[in-house]
Amino acid sequence: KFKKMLLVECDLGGPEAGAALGPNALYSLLGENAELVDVIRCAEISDCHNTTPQAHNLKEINDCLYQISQSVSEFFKKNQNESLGIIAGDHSTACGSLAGLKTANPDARIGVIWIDAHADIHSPYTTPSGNVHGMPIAAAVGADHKKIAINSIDQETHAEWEKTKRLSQSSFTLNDLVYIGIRDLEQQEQEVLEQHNIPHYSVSSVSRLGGTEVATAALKYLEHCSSIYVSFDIDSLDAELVPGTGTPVTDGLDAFNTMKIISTLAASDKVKLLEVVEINPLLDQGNKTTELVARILEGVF
Ligand code: DIR
Ligand code: MN
Ligand code: MN
Ligand code: MN
Repeated sequence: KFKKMLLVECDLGGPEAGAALGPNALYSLLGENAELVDVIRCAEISDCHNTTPQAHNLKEINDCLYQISQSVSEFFKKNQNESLGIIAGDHSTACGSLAGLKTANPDARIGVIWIDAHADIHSPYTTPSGNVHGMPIAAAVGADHKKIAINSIDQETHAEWEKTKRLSQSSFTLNDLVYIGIRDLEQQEQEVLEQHNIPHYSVSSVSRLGGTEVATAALKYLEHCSSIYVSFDIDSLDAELVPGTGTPVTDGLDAFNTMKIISTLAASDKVKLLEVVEINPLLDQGNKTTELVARILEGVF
């Protein structure tokens, strides 16, 4: 179904370099099944001056988000009824992808299924790390969480974050978000999730119910949405399975149920965008992580 693909080579949002090499590594294992529509290359860490301490490299990430949004919206304007696969580096790119989907179809009500060990809902005001890959959902919904702030923000970070939110288009709302697999959250994130009552399928519920059931339930929860975006952060998988990722977390999803989740979601007509992120070949044991992810995605791309 996902016969067309966009690569986004970015690692500015994670804790270290290397995730920018993930898209090419995975794409080369997927074979000739998927046609490349575009390759977006972000700035390199060594060229950034990190002028935004509560959101590292946000200036350069914004440049990248703009390009992603343009590329994705152009795709959907040209190919109304098609779906697009994205392989990106670190997860900061996701709000750009969502913005592109929204721009191409401003009246769409977009639902989001976020498969991840992390909730990625920090803002520069609540982040403990300053890593922007922990912030794409807050950017996409335009949230600051100032009431639960742990950081004060300098002027440049503030200006760039405002730009990130503007670029991100308020593409969806927290009423239309479902998490699968999250298990490594900060207190601030926990509070936001509780406050908005965001549903979550834990790793143990996936083992108990099975991947197909969980994916079906997530789609049902988003029934009222007209299009759905799926974000697959590979650190949702158990740390033992994916050494080649920046922030591995134990007690994660198994490969079989993850394959069932992804293939069930991909089969839905509403799922317009499927984004795969956070493969870091520099951290991998051989090619173990990329090969596993390629196997999980077999039949989808
Ligand atoms: C942590 C880790 N919540 C942070 N986030 C990651 O730095 O904001 N997101 N690894 O993918
Ligand atoms: Mn993530
Ligand atoms: Mn993650
Ligand atoms: Mn991440």
